[in-house]
Amino acid sequence: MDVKQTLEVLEALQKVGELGAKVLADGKISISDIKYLGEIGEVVTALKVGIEGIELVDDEIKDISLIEAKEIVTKVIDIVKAIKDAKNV
Ligand SMILES: [Ca+2]
Repeated sequence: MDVKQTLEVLEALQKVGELGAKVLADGKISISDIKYLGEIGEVVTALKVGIEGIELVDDEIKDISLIEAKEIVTKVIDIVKAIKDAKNV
C-alpha cells in the first residue's frame, strides 16, 4: 500500500490553511477578502479529493513504511511553510 490518500487529505488541509491564512492575515474577515473568492473552487476541489477516500487513511497508516512516514513528515513541513508564506502575502 502507499500513502496516496493520506497525502490527499493533507493537501486538502493545506489548501484550507493557505486560504485561511490569507483571509486572516489582517486578523479579520472583511469585504477586502473578496479578492480570495476565486480560490474557493480550488479549496473545494482539494477537499472533495481528500474526503472521497478518507476511510482508506486508517489502512494506509496501519502498514506505513519508514519511507512513507518520511513522505508524510515532509508534506507536513511543506504545509507549515505554505501557510506561513500565505500569511505573509
Ligand atoms: Ca482579512
